[in-house]
Amino acid sequence: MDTNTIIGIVAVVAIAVLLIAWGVWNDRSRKKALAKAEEEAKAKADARIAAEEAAERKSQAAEAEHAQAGATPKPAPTVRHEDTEVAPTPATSATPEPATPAAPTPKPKSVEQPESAGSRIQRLKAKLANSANPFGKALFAILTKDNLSESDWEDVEDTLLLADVGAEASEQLVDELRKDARITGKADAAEVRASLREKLLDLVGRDTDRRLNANKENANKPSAIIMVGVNGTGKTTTAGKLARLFVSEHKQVVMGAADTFRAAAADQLETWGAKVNVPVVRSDKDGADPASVAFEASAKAKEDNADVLIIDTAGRLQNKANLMDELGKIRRVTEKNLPVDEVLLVLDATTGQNGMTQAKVFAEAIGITGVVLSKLDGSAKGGIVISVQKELGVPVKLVGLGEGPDDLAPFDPEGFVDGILA
Ligand SMILES: Nc1nc2c(ncn2[C@@H]2O[C@H](COP(=O)(O)OP(=O)(O)OP(=O)(O)O)[C@@H](O)[C@H]2O)c(=O)[nH]1
Ligand SMILES: [Mg+2]
Repeated sequence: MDTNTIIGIVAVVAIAVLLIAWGVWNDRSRKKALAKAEEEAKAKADARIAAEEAAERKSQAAEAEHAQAGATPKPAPTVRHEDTEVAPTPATSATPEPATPAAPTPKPKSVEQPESAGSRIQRLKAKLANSANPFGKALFAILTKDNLSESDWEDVEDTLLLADVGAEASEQLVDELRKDARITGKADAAEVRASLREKLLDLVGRDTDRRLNANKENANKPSAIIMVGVNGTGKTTTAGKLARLFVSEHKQVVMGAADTFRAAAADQLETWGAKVNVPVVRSDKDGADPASVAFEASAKAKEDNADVLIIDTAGRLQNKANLMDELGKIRRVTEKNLPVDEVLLVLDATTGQNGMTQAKVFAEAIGITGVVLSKLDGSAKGGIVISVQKELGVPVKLVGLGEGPDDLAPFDPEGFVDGILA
């Protein structure tokens, strides 16, 4: 071996050793930085919880004193902290990214005044009556024929199935209509209409309590709502519209942009918030931990003593385990600060029965307390209201009637049935 070859080998070995040493050093400092960030996030969260627990103890002591002094006892505090086994910033996240509570939402030049719930319900009726093919009209046309034949009854059932009423409910309705002597041929049109109206109302559920839990007398303050659903169904839009609905009822709202999948989602929510002066807690980085945003948002809602907290989530559905994990974490971390009063599943009415399969996965993943049926304006399949309630066992609480800011209305069974029979 000549000297040049030896020098060459030594040089290569030296460079390799240097590269390995640099790699090890670099990896160590990265790990250190990660550990530091994780510790900081945890310390921040722990400090907040400790401060809140101290404040709670103080207020309980004050209450006890107050009670001893003979005053009327106050109701028990509505915010609880007993779930301590879940770290506020989940450890599974490689780079915990504490959410930065938004600098107070820039004050809009003029704050919009959202439309009241009452007048929205009137519009629901009108919009449904104008929709392309309300199934009630088709049913009515068959049922007012003289002497209904077997094939007419089949048409009735097909009409119901096409309107997404669902197989079970369609069969039930046809059976009831057939049993009804007034409808089996030669019936008076007004009677048929009245009977059909009653039966549809029974199926939709006329007496179901559809109030948002935030609007009930025993609601927690703040009342936390988590929006879930497949992507594109209208979660973010509905969160924004819902904030407006609460603002129209003079409630103080905070929103949390826990869809950290893409920054545009938080921007979208911020735009909605800015119009009605509702603060939005967000993270500025794509891919930040959504649970961390939920934690900060719930802490802010509590600090501000807001009436309602609305948390928007991402709708990706890679697999069920992943979904359960992420939504479960958002829920547990929120519950460090506030009990979660409501989980609203946003379901796109135009996807009909296909949407139902995905809806069931969400229902299993996080447990839902109500359904928002979005895009009902673009669907002639109002029957989905009936099947969704039957399948998921929770009421449709709100309906989306368009892309406009006030196109969200509390679901009103009578207005709905009158709309489709109009
Ligand atoms: N016609 C109509 N369009 C709606 C309604 N609700 C939402 N949309 C539209 O549906 C589209 C998707 O809405 P988003 O709110 O972004 O849906 P998302 O579920 O948040 O979607 P991801 O964040 O991607 O999961 C938007 O173009 C909305 O304007 C509705 O009630 N009627
Ligand atoms: Mg969204």
